[in-house]
Amino acid sequence: MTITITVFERSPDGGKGLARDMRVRWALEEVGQPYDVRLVSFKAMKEPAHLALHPFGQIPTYEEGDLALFESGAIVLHIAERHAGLLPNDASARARAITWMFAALTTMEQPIVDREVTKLLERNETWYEQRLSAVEERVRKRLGELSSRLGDADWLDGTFSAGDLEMVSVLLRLKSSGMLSEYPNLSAYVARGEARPAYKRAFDAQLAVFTAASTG
Ligand code: GTB
Repeated sequence: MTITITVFERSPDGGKGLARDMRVRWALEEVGQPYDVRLVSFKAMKEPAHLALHPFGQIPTYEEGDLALFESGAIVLHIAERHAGLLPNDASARARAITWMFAALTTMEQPIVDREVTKLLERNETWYEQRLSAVEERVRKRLGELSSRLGDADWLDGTFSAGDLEMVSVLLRLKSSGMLSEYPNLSAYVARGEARPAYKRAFDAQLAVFTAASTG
């Protein structure tokens, strides 16, 4: 059955792979499932046809036959549960990998998003510097804790899993901040994720969409 995902017609990140369709693309590449993309504009995202797929008018969505999903984390979990390659077979190891997915999307991503919101929307506030420093302290706290847990392991719990896919994707949001380089094992962890052939295929595919939109 054909899988179709929705992605930005023109990603505001300029093709850096930071939009959340990248996580879904990466998961599909890891498990070797081909997929189609449907490009949507910001305007189309808020129109009834897209809202029927995504109640919040966002990307990505995922369609496969009569199944329609939204929320990138749920989509990655769906892919990982149905195809080999992203979750271990052992029930306990599988539960731990899913735990890491949640940890990435909640405990780690929340302060990272707070930092982005502060930098993007609160720059002109009198309390901006104070707020930024408080938010960055929270990000560093989480990075330090994650760094301690990862230690010198390649991946969070044995072999590469959907938990690593989500964690690397979340950490990539910090790439331009310089904060990751304070934690050499986390920088190396992210680099290992980016070096995976499936990641590269997904990255190139999303970049091709951006490039076509810019030159077309
Ligand atoms: N929790 C949802 C999920 O994981 O699927 C969040 C989905 C979401 O935030 N979608 C964003 C969106 O559709 C795109 S990914 N936004 C349009 C809107 O809300 O109207 C978030 C994103 C956007 C841009 C960058 N960037 O430019 O760097 C990075 C991440």
